[in-house]
Amino acid sequence: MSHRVLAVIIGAGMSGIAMGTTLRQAGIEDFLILEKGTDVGGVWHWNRYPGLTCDVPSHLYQYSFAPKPDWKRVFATGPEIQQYHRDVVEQFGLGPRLRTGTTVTSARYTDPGWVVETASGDRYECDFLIAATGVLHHPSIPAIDGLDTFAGPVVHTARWDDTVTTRGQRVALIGTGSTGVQVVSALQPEARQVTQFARTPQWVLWGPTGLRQSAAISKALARMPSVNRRVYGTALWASGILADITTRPSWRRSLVQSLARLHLRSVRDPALRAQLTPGYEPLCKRQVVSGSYYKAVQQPNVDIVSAGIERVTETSIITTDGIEREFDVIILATGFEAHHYMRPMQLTGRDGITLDEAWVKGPRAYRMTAMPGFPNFFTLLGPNSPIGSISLQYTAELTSRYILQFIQRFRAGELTAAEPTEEATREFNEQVREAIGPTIWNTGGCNSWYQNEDGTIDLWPFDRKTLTAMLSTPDDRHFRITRG
Ligand code: N01
Repeated sequence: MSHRVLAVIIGAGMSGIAMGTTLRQAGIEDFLILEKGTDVGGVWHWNRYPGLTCDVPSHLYQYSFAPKPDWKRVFATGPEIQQYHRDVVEQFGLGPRLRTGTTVTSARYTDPGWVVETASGDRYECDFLIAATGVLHHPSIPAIDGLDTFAGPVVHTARWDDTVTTRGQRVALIGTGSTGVQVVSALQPEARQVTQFARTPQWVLWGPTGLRQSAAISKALARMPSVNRRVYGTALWASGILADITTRPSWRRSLVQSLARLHLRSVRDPALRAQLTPGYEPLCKRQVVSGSYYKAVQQPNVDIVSAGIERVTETSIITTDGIEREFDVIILATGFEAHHYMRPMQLTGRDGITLDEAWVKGPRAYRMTAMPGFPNFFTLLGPNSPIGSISLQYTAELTSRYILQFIQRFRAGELTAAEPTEEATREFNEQVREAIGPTIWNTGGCNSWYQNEDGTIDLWPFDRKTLTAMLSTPDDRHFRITRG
């Protein structure tokens, strides 16, 4: 089947929903959201592992246009956030424009406009193509010798299998990131044994991650929407501390780092504490926050293994020190291919340039959202997004309004196509490279998924004010604009 619309948004995760809502609020109805999953929510749809909780406070982890007064917990659970996304889709009337179970396989610029093809053979023509395909989407499966020979279940946290039983089982958990830490805390009370393979321990900041929001507060915020909006505004303002401490050395950074070191002191056994002590600075990786992890690892049914994994057999994992441990289940909390933006979709821009050709030296964009050679194409949370420092919802909403301005000018007949110039893109990337220098992601002495293959850091090294300034009004001098 063939369809023609003004805009196609790929992905109905957090940022695709922000884009769709922004279009509808501007009175634009002529768009579709194509989502390969069976539901909206992006990471909150794909991730269903035990203990899934957001380690960002609920009143910050929401859209400015849909502040929710009655979060059940101060740090919401995955299912509650997923339900929030469904509610927003309904509240803002995105349902009729949403096509779930629709995998985009290719998109080609045809001058003018784009032709988008799906796995089921459908074809969409559109003037604007917007990729809201997410960052943490493709699970990273480690190449461990013998992993495929293990007789029990092997499950990656980002593709959880609800039929896997962990209660009363001997569970091997690989990984120490935000996910691994949450899974250990969740499984410790019910599993017979949890063994965490922690070849690189992470710093863990304490936070009240299990705290409930009282019904009285929910009621009061529901009764007073203006106060509820102010709570969101205050949370957003306070979150500026994260961009500050990660991007610039200061006493504030040192203070937060000391809090992480202090939290580690709650592990009483010096040998275990030594195993859990990272060899790099706090805040260097994406900071893990948990109020329960250090308690869980001190329970008798939890083991931390620091040695690397040599191989997996039908029943066990053998580490490089020659020790063999038997398990019933292996859980891979091994993270994501974070730089596989938009893949495996085949994206072809003007004059036949492919995404692989444009990104031969790694992901690169103009202000996270546009690319030379790809007219009327935009990304949400694209390369150099502030994944580790600024509210993602704020960023997605801001970028959506930026993209909207091009679409409005198109509708008003002021332009037919726009793409950033190579020069402006190069200049932006040089600014980023320079500003990354003093960030803790660069100076903290760690490896992390923030790094591209060549070691450069794929993050936003500026504060929220700079983000807002860069994505408020498009600067036509930075664009190649076609009119008429
Ligand atoms: O993944 P990670 P994650 N043998 O990449 C280890 C977001 N998130 O899913 O560091 C042994 O951080 C690897 O070890 P090493 C958040 O942005 C948010 O935990 O490479 N270990 C590392 O320990 C987060 O940062 C929430 O030595 C192996 C781990 O796997 C991002 O998702 C919740 C290995 C991967 O850690 C990713 O977190 C959860 C091997 N062969 C996640 N291969 C919120 O609450 C890999 N590892 C918002």
